[in-house]
Amino acid sequence: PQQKFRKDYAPPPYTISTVHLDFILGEESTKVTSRLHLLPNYGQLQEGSSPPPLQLDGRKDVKLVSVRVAGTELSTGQYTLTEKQLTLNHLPPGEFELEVVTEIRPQDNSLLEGLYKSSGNFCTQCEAEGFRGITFFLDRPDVMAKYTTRIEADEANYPVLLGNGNLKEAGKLEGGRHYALWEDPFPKPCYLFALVAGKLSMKERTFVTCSGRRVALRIFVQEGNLGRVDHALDSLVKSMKWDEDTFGLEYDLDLFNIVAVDDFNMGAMENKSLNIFNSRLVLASPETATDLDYSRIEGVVGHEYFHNWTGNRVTCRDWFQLTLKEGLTVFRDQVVLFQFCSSFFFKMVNPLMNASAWDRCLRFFTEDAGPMAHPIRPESYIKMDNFYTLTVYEKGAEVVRLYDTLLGKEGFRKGMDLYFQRHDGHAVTCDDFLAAMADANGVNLDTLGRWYSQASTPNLHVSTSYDAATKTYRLTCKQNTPPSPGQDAKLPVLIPIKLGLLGPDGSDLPLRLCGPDGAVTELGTTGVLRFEEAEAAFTFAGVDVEPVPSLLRGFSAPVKMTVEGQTDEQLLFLLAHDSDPFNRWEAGQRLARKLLLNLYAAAAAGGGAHNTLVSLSREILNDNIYHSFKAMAVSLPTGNELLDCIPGGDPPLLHHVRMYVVKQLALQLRPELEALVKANDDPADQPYQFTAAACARRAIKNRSLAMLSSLEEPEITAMLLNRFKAATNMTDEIAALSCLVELAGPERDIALAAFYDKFRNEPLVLLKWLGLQATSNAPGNVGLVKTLVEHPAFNITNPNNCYSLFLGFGRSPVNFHAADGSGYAFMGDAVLRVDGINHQVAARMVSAFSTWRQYDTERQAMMRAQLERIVAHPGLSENVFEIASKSLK
Ligand code: B3K
Ligand code: ZN
Repeated sequence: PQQKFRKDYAPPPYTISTVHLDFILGEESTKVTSRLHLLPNYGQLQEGSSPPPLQLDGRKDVKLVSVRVAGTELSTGQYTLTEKQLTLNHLPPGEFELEVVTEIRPQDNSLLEGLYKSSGNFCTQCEAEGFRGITFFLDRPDVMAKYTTRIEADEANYPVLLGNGNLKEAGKLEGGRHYALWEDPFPKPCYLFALVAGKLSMKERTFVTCSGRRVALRIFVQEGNLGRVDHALDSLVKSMKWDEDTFGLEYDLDLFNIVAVDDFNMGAMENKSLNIFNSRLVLASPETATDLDYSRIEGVVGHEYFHNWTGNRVTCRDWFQLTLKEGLTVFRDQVVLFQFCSSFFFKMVNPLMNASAWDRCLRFFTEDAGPMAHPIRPESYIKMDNFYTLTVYEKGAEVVRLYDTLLGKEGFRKGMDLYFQRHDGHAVTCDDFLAAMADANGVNLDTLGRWYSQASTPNLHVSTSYDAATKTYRLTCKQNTPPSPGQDAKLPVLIPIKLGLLGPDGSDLPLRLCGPDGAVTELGTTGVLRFEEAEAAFTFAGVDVEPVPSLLRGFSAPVKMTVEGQTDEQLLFLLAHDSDPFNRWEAGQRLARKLLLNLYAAAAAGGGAHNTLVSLSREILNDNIYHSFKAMAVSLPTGNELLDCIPGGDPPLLHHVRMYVVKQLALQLRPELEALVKANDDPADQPYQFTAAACARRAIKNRSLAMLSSLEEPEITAMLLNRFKAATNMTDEIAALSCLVELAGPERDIALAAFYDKFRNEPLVLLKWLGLQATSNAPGNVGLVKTLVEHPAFNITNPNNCYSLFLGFGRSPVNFHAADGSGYAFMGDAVLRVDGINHQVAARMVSAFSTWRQYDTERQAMMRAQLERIVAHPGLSENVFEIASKSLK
């Protein structure tokens, strides 16, 4: 397979001003007529030379019916057709019309890229390179054109016909057919094209924009689901208002549609005015969705809406620039989701999130240290779909947050304004974004730019010294970025270090930073240091006693920090007093990490839990702080996070050590935990509410239950089963069930069977049922998971099903990593089977093997063997090949 390189970017020889698409949707085949107006982009032609060839992207399942250039049909000798390309050689100079007719079979398209069918309805997914699965085209984001789309279909089966932009015309045709004509006034790249045709119900709301325009907001779902769309509609209204208030960005059309489909490779897609969503990110009711589901819906609805400006109005020049729209849009959705506060911390202690949010961020650390490590702006790829990664999205968002931290809210806004002023309607690069931020603020951001080109996570090392005679406190900072595949030498990057200094009573001291000329700058009590060399020192004056430093407040840069000589006493002090909630929590995590790593090293499952951790946790539980924070603070570091620190680690052993500590905590804290459970049940007469306070109560209650369940006492297990049966909302129901699933005994089977019976006709809820069983650490679970694959509830052609079952299984430290290799073999088989259906899904599954170098030698050998078997498999997709072969390198 061929690699594409960022350095090879060249503008296309032709651009397209208008695209007219005509779809005749049929059961047997679908006919697509594409009429393009092409403009030369090759400059002046030399005397006697002819225009360059036009290479259009295609796919082997797209059947070419005819090609017409300037009205004349080409004979087969006049073009070259391969599996991936249609090349036209003899083209007229200047502008011309091109008509391409193709035939496709959406009903057979199991890749779910291009035009396909889901639950009987037609829908599309074109990002990144799916449009070529519809017609031969210049399938690249820097070709922006105005589109009209005519859709024709059987009216009884497909009463709803949707396209991008505004509906221009609709009507009946002979033979029970009908049509609709859509026109999108905004130029766009083809990856934002969308079409939907099917039987759908719709709920509508009106939004009045800041300039007084009325926008119809419509959500389309399958019949019977209309009662579950209010939360998504509320979230959309909230996001539209927020973008106006925060960035002055108003919606630009009179219609905004969201369609929910069951079969979707990703979460959702920001097609211009016709967003298509995975139904699990639209539909919510208290009985079927958890607090976390509600919060994800809010986040993703916002995310896709925000793309209208950051992604659609200003798009990417080429796919290497993906983080330009994704990092920025994730940053934007995080800001709105967390009460207009861009602090990374709120991502975790916000009651709407749980430790999995933090885990996600830690996994970009893992990705950044592994064989698939790539800069947020990658240098090369085989399949672009493999680069919709945690690095591009999450680390990319952290890099956008660096601007925000350095420039402040107003400076960031100035940069955004200039970015839109310069680039609205264009396809641009990450460098353009950086330039807008720098120019709008008159600052040099060159060292920030290095974050775009360097992979792997920088290490920040800080040492401190206090001079009582001069009352000065000095921080010496060093940084280094470890090598990554293909990138040995790294340059220092710009690291904003947000910090405070705590006095003896735990309060923040005023920060007086000494400049090189001896001048002192007052930074208030939380300041930001600009650290951009390999090494630098910062001195603070007027410090009466040696302070305790609180560094990297709010996780002000995505780095791994070590503080030389930091003692447990200092961490305890920070945990007790730090005014920065992130660092307060992080101090506790550092202590817990140390303890767990020590325990693991000794593999000492005997003895008592670390007394400090017990008393600390007790203080946290009794403290008068947010329940959401408590729930987070008493959660131990995740297995993945710890494994990153254990070369040659044994995942099941680590799991048992971690569970041992949970159990010791639960033993000692039992009264506190039981009191929290009692105090935080939802009042019986109150309906479910998705509010911060209610979510926080459920979070601490369910966290306490989970800890108690580790005691494996019959009385507690019976209580869990009762709670499971009595639950009035999915958050509590799943919380109880997930405890029971980890326990051996009849309660586990009773609960699982009851849950299945109750929700057998609710595919979205059954995803949870599949996921919990697949992820379970119950010993010998590989066998059970194998039977789940054959269960009628499991549908291997549906991506959500595969993600719940296979990716869920890949997260189980005990069963995926079973010592006999049965978990690896199961996963290897599954990857190959799914790859025959859907390449993108299989590629995500094979990533479960990418971390193989982290484990003990036996496991390394077994995981490696699976990767080798997969790479050697005949007919393997490019998607899976890329991940598997790079993992082996
Ligand atoms: N832009 C889409 C992702 C499409 C992925 C294609 N493989 C969703 C999002 O990030 O908003
Ligand atoms: Zn996005």
